Amino acid sequence: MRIRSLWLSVPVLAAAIVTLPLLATARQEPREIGLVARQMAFYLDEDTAPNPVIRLKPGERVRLTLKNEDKGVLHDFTIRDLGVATATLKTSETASVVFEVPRRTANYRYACRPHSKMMAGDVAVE
Ligand SMILES: [Cu+2]
Repeated sequence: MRIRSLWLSVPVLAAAIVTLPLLATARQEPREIGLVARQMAFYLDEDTAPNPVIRLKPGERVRLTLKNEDKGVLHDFTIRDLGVATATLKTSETASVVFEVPRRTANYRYACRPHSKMMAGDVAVE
């Protein structure tokens, strides 16, 4: 019985030996950026400035997560020129979008589509 179960584990071990290096070389986890929509402005998690410049590195992968903390107001987050957009969020909802930053340094605009005049800022790829 013991020997038999040992033999059964051989294919499992072989599969692990083949798979583990593949997992290790899988694409890096995206960098996390947290944004909050509050009182009709965007805020970065660690920052108190409204609608701050969002600084990204060329070619990096980013997971941007938006939380809507405004009562009774819908918000989203978009970078139109990069085709980046979260879902439209109700109060207390959260949504993420993962994207790859272009490799060239450039500036883009971000905005909340329902409030593109008040809730907008710059994305700096540098
Ligand atoms: Cu908004």
